Amino acid sequence: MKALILVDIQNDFCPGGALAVENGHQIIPIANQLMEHFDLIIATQDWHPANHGSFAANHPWRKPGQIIELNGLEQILWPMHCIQDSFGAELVAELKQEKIDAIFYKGTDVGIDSYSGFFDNGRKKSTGLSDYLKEKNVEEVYIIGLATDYCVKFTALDAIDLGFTTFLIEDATKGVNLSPNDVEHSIQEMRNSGVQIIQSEQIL
Ligand code: VGL
Ligand code: ZN
Repeated sequence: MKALILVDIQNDFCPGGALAVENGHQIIPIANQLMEHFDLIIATQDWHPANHGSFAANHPWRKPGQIIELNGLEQILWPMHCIQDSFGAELVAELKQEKIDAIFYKGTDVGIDSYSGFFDNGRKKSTGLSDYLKEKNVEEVYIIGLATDYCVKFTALDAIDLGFTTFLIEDATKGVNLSPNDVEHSIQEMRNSGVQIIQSEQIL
């Protein structure tokens, strides 16, 4: 069984959103087409409480982009984004949401961030995604979404670690590029870890 995983295709990661990824919205028509080719479709949503420790606004004098230590882990500070039940946290309306079989939420604990759709950044808690995929006899996962250099990358690396044959559909992801070559480096890192990098036309 093959599953398509849509990582954080949420308003806040698209142009106009609180943590906008450049051209993030351009992946939506590709995502909609890809969904026609999979029997199992999963989405993740970044889903933070307003007092989340990854928000610069929750730390005196701190600004987005700065790095702090949060409960023993290095944490990049972000602008407030994907606040639970806000418009910014909603999946983008143009996404064919009726095709999604299950949604997994992450980043819900105040004291720890969660880039991967499988575990928090300290690997303390699972979101349930891995058990769900194993229950459905999924062996291959195809990952798309936002952002390539954060949540997409960490979801793909965990998928490999958990034993899934893992594909990144490169043209169906867009990244933050906090530093200029972050996206390129993240793709290299995924490839080196065994993620197969493909293009949507190989499926469509
Ligand atoms: C993400 C930064 C903070 C992502 C989420 O979805 O890539 N990036 N929270
Ligand atoms: Zn976040």
